[in-house]
Amino acid sequence: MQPCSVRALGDTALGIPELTRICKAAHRRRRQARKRASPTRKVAIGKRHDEVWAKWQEEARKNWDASPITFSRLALEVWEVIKDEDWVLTANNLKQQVRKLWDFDKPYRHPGVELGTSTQIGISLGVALAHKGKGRVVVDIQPDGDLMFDAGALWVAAKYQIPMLVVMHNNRAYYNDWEHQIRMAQAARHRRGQGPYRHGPVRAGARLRRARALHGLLRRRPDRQAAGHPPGAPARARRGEEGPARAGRHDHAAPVGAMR
Ligand SMILES: Cc1ncc(C[n+]2csc(CCOP(=O)(O)OP(=O)(O)O)c2C)c(N)n1
Ligand SMILES: [Mg+2]
Repeated sequence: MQPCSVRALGDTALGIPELTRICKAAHRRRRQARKRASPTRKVAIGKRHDEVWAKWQEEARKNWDASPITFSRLALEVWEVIKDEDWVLTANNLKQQVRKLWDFDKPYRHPGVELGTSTQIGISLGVALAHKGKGRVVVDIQPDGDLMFDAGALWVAAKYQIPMLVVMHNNRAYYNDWEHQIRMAQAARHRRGQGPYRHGPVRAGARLRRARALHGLLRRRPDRQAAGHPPGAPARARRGEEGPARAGRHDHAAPVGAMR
């Protein structure tokens, strides 16, 4: 039984019209009261909105130069690129950071989040197809593990010429697995890093794009580019180091691949 305040048995043919009448009257009274209060309410909510918005913007700049970079930085870097476009976000919103930092000013800006791993690339292609030809930049913040589940989807993008800006969120991990490994390692005092594909082939996204004949542009983190690192190889591998220097969610985040 659903929780409720009053239970009453009755004939719905009589009960529903009477209930409707009562609800309509109550709704009318509330609407009038709200109208009277609305100027003050608008000011109060507006003030709260501005304060919260400013706080989020400030928080997002904390640990700006952290490595791996933060979700908020990734969100803001992408925002800088697309904010003057007529943009659409396909699925992943970086654990709500994007919702806090981008201005979602049109109903079609974000149809919703993913439905589970291996659904993001498919959903993104569907969204991009729906917006094709409308002059919009469709952005997919694409987790690497998700793409690996359905790499063939990139072929569809090439075959049907579906324009989309794919920002690879390449943390080289199924992150929930990584978190799980850390928890288990702490519990069992084992070494972590034995799960799938953290130490395996890397930069899968970029290679896949090439393999699927999706010409694109690879942009690296500006600081790494300035330091003279060639794109295409993970920093630690270039330094000749083995394994992850630290557990981090964004280990190699922020390469931006544009598929147009
Ligand atoms: C269809 C399906 N299979 C398995 C899972 C379990 N699962 C949740 S998160 C995840 C890993 C996702 O990795 P990635 O796409 O790289 O995202 P990250 O967490 O690293 O950002 C998996 C396998 C799921 N959510 N859906
Ligand atoms: Mg991942």
